[in-house]
Amino acid sequence: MRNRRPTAPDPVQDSPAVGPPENAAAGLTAVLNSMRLVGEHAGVRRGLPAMLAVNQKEGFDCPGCAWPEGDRRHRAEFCENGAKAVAEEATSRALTSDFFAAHPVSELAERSGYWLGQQGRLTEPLYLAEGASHYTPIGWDEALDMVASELRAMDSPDEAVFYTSGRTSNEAAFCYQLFARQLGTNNMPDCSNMCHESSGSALSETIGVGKGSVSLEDLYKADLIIVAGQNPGTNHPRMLSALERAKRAGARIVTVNPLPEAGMREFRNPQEVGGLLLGRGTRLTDLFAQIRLGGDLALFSAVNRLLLEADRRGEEVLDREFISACTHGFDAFAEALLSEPEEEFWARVERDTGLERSLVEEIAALAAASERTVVCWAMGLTQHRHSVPIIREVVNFLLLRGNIGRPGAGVCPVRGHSNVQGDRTMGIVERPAESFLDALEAEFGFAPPRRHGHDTVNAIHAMARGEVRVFFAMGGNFVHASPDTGFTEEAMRRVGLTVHVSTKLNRSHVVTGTRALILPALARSDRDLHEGRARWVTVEDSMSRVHASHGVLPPLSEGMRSEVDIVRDLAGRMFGDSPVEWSGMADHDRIRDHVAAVVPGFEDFNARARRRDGFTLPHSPRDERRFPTATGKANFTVNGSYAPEVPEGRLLLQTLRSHDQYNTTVYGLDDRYRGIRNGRRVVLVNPEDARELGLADGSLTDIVGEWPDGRERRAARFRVVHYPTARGCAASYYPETNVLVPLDSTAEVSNTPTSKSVVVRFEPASGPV
Ligand SMILES: Nc1nc2c(c(=O)[nH]1)N[C@H]1C(S)=C(S)[C@@H](COP(=O)(O)OP(=O)(O)OC[C@H]3O[C@@H](n4cnc5c(=O)[nH]c(N)nc54)[C@H](O)[C@@H]3O)O[C@H]1N2
Ligand SMILES: Nc1nc2c(c(=O)[nH]1)N[C@H]1C(S)=C(S)[C@@H](COP(=O)(O)OP(=O)(O)OC[C@H]3O[C@@H](n4cnc5c(=O)[nH]c(N)nc54)[C@H](O)[C@@H]3O)O[C@H]1N2
Ligand SMILES: [Mo]
Repeated sequence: MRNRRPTAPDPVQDSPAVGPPENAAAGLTAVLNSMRLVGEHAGVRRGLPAMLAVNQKEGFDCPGCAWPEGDRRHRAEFCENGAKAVAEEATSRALTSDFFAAHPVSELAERSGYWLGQQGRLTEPLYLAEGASHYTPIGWDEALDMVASELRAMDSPDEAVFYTSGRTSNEAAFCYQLFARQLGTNNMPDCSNMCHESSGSALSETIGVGKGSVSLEDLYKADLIIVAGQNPGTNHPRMLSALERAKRAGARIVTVNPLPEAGMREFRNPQEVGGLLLGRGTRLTDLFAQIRLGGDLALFSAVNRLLLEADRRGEEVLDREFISACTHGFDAFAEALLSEPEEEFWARVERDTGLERSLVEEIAALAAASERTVVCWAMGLTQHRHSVPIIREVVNFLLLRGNIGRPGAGVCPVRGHSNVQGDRTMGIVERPAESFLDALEAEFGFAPPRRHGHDTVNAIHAMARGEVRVFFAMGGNFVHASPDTGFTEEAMRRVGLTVHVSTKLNRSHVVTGTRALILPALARSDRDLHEGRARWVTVEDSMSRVHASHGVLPPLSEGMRSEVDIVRDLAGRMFGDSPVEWSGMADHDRIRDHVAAVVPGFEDFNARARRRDGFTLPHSPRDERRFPTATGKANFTVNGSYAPEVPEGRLLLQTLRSHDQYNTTVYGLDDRYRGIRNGRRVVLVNPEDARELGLADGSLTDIVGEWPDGRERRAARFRVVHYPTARGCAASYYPETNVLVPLDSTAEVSNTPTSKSVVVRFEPASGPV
């Protein structure tokens, strides 16, 4: 065994090779890559049926991203990265007890996440006893009895924490939150806390609904689409076809990003012969604003100020009718934004954004000329200290011209996990609305807890204080996805019993509490038979459409259970059938009837979920320009100015995804569009900055986090890549760099870790990783 470092194992022998970044996304290479991966992992017998069923009406929802399916579905409605997600899940490799007998946990803890994931699907429940060196098989009854007795032995239900990742179906999520609340806790952190929480916080306050307000049709009708802080070519590849269609219908696209991402430059549509074989592409971006990390508040406020100034000059750029009928706080907003002297204002904007004033003016001119504007965003806007103000300022921008609640216009936070939005709708949230709890109480006849629970960051603090006796995870990879790897892993080791409902092996299975259980779950693509009948589930996409998902593949083993059955069985053991009739929930229609009674918008759920295209949830700002906020109107907000401070000799680091990963699941070691192959320990630095800091291209460096708590955070031995990112900024992959993200550096209001703005310095590479 090599390099015994407890917190940052990386036995993958990275040797990154770097070439020029690509200029276009998708095309033939993407299709060939998908076919190769599916063949390698799943083989023809599983791979082909899986690929034919993904995103089809009688098939399953792609376990990749949350981008919606269009109405005109292609026979092969998938993308390269969707194919990777399916291949990873539909793999024919199975992990059996021999594997765990051969590999002690101490050895698995030295392996990379990539290696762990490549070993295959988990097929039977496993137990790691106190002090034991190996996981050993355990029966389902024994495993669930163990969880139940540990939960019963707690002094308070708040000694348990129930984490959720975002692939869990609506049906499973509803049961899971019901179970936690029947137990008596709202300790339900989820991956959203690290993801789009800032969007939810900002949108709830300003428009009254924490979800996006556009449909695909709106994108097709837009005059102007701004894509800020998002890399759809890798993370939402099917969004590129939607942008292409919008573009063909006349839309202009503005891209705001510190990196020139290939997907936003040109798209070669793999569903069209020209794009596939002739390499003919559509240029997507009309105007590229290469912004500094965290500069979006300054950018949007500058555009807003330009619009306000144009209005003062008598140009008709504001939607006065909408502003007076539907909004609140306009005067205070306008006054605050116009109060700063011109020169100071622009000096600050240019400093914070790194953009020239003339470029900002061009964006404002496009906005003023557009009758229908959509703003799309993802993690580039949500993972900063001032993310909530940034997104509130985006809302101000849209409100000025009445761009919410009419065709072709609106807010479009593009979600991550394929059902992360649905999980929230089902009540996976640590701060539930009173109305939701009232509805639960009325439906089930017990009093749900009203105290708010822990989100992800607070759950880690509670673990570190030794307050968590049981940590239960419905999917995900908590220790590797969370910030501050060193601290978080120590915290996890203080938990009594850790329980993971999972499909694949990951780091959270090897950094555990005193005792640990792994419970193998059926995945989206797996057929779920109950008493001879196939059960199906539902999911909600990023545009609030709910539809059915039918698993099609025979499970690799009979030892796996559906997430619904795992919760149902555990709940039955703890509470029997009263007052919640858990045994009845084996029938998913029964669960959906409960959802219909509890969650607004799900009336007649069973019938509507059976429609071919499912149904769209109501969204009052989108549907009727009704804004259920504290003021009853859409709120303009005053957001001031803020940009991360970066001392001399330091850079601001963002931690992001390569083209070959799904969050902590690493599919391969390439990041094709960025020209990086065979390695992940790379740090992208602007060549000018690199020169000033003495970082030669190809040299090895340690990245050291700076945060005023005296603890050292070091990511060792990264290869420097000179790359055309914005000045003062650097980029490196998550989760390898999560060790650098301080747990206490979080966004105001949403408490989301600031994974896109970490102040770092560089030191000569230390010993082995
Ligand atoms: N294949 C694949 N698909 C995925 C995922 C995956 O890992 N792999 N993950 C899923 C999940 S959970 C999510 S949340 C989404 C994530 O989707 P993205 O948000 O696209 O993911 P990131 O790789 O974090 O990319 C962030 C982008 O924002 C830019 N950016 C960073 N900081 C700033 C900033 O301050 N301002 C601006 N304007 N831009 C900035 C970065 O340069 C980068 O292009 O994707 C989902 N889909
Ligand atoms: N530094 C940094 N940190 C980040 C981010 C970042 O950009 N930078 N992004 C954040 C974001 S946006 C997110 S969403 C989180 C992601 O956090 P998580 O959702 O916790 O992490 P994933 O890597 O998506 O989880 C992968 C694991 O989920 C399990 N799994 C997969 N499918 C299923 C299923 O169908 N059922 C069950 N039960 N288990 C399944 C597998 O065991 C797999 O190993 O990470 C966050 N962390
Ligand atoms: Mo996410």
